[in-house]
Parts: sequence; structure tokens; C-alpha cells
Amino acid sequence: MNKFINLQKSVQDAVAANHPVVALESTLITHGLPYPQNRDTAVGMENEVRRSGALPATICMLAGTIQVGLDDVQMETLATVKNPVKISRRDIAAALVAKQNGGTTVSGTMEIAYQSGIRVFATGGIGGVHRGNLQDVSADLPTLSQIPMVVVCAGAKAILDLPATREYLETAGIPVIGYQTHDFPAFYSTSSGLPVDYRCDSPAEIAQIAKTQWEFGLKATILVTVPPPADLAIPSEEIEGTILNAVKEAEQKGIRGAKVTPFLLAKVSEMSHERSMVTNIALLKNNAYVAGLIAEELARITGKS
Ligand code: PSU
Ligand code: MN
Repeated sequence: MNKFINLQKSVQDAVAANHPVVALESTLITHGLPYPQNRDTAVGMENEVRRSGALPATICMLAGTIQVGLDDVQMETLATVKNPVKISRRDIAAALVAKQNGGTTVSGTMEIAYQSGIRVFATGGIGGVHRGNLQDVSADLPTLSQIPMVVVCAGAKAILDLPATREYLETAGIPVIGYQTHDFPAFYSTSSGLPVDYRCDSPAEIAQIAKTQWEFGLKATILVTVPPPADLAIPSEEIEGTILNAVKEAEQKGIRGAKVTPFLLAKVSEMSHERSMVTNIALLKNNAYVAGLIAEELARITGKS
């Protein structure tokens, strides 16, 4: 076991017994949502994983220790801590040395989850290729091509250049599966107008493909895209203007690097009078539930969660 990782006892036991476990990320807690919605959503996601029959393992860093699975006190600490850092895969070592508190992104969480023996992971929207002329490509994308897991999301965040992100996924050999849909969702919206590679209507079908991908020795993640719950999905024509304004403001303010995504999510929420945040929270919980169902099936057919 990796000496930097503190695996919660229940998670350790579940992994050892091949019971279904779902990893959850924590940048959405530290940088994606305000308090107390961040804590309530994180707890809500864990409850959705449990409702599906699997065990949740929220991953983060507290005082320089990587935690896999949090208790209530640790969750509250993470949700309220001052100046948390955003930890992608490249940041793990430096954050450990500096004994940071931080949220792990999709790329950071995948690295830690995989090393902990967890194979299924839920998030909201993956990072991708940003809009605009600056070459800002999320570390999530190469990581998805290098770590064999099942990642459940509502597509890539709508603040991104979705056609370019979709092309990257294809180039990098990352299979994109639509859960009960042919459309690549656009985070807040049901469809981006772009297709997925394959449609699967059941968690069992997805588990079969994942098992085969891993048995073959392919290294890329199976990316499962789930549209946001229909009653809270926002038609893209109703949110696109807001996104364009937020992107323009980020450019004018010279926002760069890791700060771009948190800035845009907060701006779009503010400009939409929190409508986008309500959708974001709903899709996060929904993805956690679907990930749990897939983890169950995987545990059943492979003995690996
Ligand atoms: N999904 C959400 N909210 C978030 C994220 C995903 O609903 O805040 C986070 C994930 O941790 C993802 C990160 O890895 O946003 C992308 O950041 P960047 O674009 O800087 O790579
Ligand atoms: Mn970036």
C-alpha cells in the first residue's frame, strides 16, 4: 500500500473483499461549490452511492495526508478549511511536502483511487479543452487515457470547448459511453449536439465493456456520460449566453490556469441566480448513484469494484 494514503478501514475492507466501492472527488467541495452546499452535496453524493448498494470513498488531502474515505469531522473540515489547494495529479507530491489541505481534481482523484484498488469513480463534469486561443487543456484528459477505471460524469463542463474536448477523447482512445442516451451531454444540458461512441442502457452492459477493456490490457478509462436529471436540465440556448459572458469576464480579468474553472462555475451560478448550481448539484448526486450501480455489477462479474 502507498504510504502516503490513509485508507479508511471500511474502504480497505470493502476493497479487500471485492465489495463495490465508488471514489468521489473533492475539488467540487473545495473549489466548485460554496459552503454549505459543498458539504451537503458531498454528503448527498455519498448517500446516493450507499442507496445504490456500494460504499462511497471521498478522496482529498488533509494536513498533508491523502484521505480515502472521510468521517463527518473530516468532511466538515474540508468544506470549511481556509485557502484549500486544488490538487491535480502534478500537484500531489508538492502538496504532500507542504502538508496542504486540498481538494483533488478528477486527475488527482483517479491516481489515488487507482492506487487504492478502487475502479469506479463519479464526478460532475470532467475538465477538457477550454474555449479561447490560449492552449488550456485540463490534466483530466491525458489522465483518462492513462488510468484504467470507469469514470461517470455528465460529459465535460459546458464552459469548455466541447467539440475540441470530444475530439481529444477520440484521439486519446478513451471510449465514451452514453448511459441511456446517444448524445454527449453538456453538463447542465441533456445534449451537446455531439454523439457518444456507444450507448448502453444498463449498468451490466457497461460493466461488461469495462471488464473486457481491462482484461485486454487497454489502459484508457471507460468514460460514462449521464445526462443531468431531465426536470433540472437547462436547455443549452438558455445558458450559452451566460457562459459566453462569464468566459469574456475571465479573459478581461486575466484569470489563468487552475483558477479558470472555479471562476467560471461561480460566475455562471451567480449570473443564472444559482439555477446552474441547482442543476450541478442534481447531476452530481445522479452520477454518484449510477456509478454505484456500475460498481455493483463490476463486483458481481469480476470480483473487482
Ligand atoms: N465537476 C463539478 N464541479 C467541479 C469539478 C467537476 O461538478 O468543480 C472539478 C473536477 O475536480 C475537475 C476540475 O477535475 O473541476 C477541472 O479543473 P481544470 O479545468 O482546472 O482541470
Ligand atoms: Mn486548466
